[in-house]
Amino acid sequence: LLMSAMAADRRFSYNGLKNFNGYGTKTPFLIGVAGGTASGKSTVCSRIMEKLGQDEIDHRQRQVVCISQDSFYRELNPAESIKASKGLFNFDHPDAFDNPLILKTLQDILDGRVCKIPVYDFKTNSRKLDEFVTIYPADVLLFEGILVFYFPEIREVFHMKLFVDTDADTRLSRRVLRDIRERGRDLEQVLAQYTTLVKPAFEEFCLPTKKFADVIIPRGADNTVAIGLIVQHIRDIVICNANLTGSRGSYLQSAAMMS
Ligand code: UZR
Ligand code: MG
Repeated sequence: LLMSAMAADRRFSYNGLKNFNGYGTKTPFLIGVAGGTASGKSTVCSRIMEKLGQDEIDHRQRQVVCISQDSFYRELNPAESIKASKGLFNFDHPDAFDNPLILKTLQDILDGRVCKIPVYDFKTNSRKLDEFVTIYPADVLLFEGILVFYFPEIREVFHMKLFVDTDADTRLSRRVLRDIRERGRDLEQVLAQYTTLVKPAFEEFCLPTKKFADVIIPRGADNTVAIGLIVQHIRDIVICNANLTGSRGSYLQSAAMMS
């Protein structure tokens, strides 16, 4: 409760000139990006990063950082691992994620702390032990995943919520190609998992969170107009921050002037 109260407080503290946390430093702007499987969430985030010129910058220098809920799939117990290897474990259920770690990570990011996030391997359905990705403080954080708006405590942390809304047939065809190419699955396994687990969970847990979105992006990454509007909004925020703090944000400022 305390954490969600703090999160809610930070949310409102972003308005106007009060976008500083209690330590006199700036609070990053958190953007949640939800949507069904293979809706184009990761691609929308990549386009946003590209348009802001962030993809070419060293990780430590980035003003916009993108992380995925996929990194937070929790460790499975032996019985669950066996289920997973048969395609019977429900990875589309909210409990498949390490939700306390998600909340802690977002809180650390809000507090401007450097943090480490786990690395997930879709081929073995497990965390790569001893491997972490370091996330450095930034002005804007994009956090994308199927269920990032499911739990109220996590949902309330975001300053802006986007929902990528792509037709189910488009998503299924992309999912089939991606799972076979990148995640080492076969066609029958992918289709069986989709009908028995992925689709029902989408309807039960993901789709109802669309109502929490501030902006719904139809057609995903093809929607260049929506992406352009969001990019402009992010630039405004980072430039506003740069003007307030007098230092950072200069890269995005020059990028905005060039385009
Ligand atoms: P996106 N997923 C796997 O396929 N294997 C795992 O080990 C962990 C997750 C899938 C998960 C979900 N469902 O639909 C998808 N299954 O990853 C979410 N089955 O990733 O948002 O990129 O589609
Ligand atoms: Mg993805």
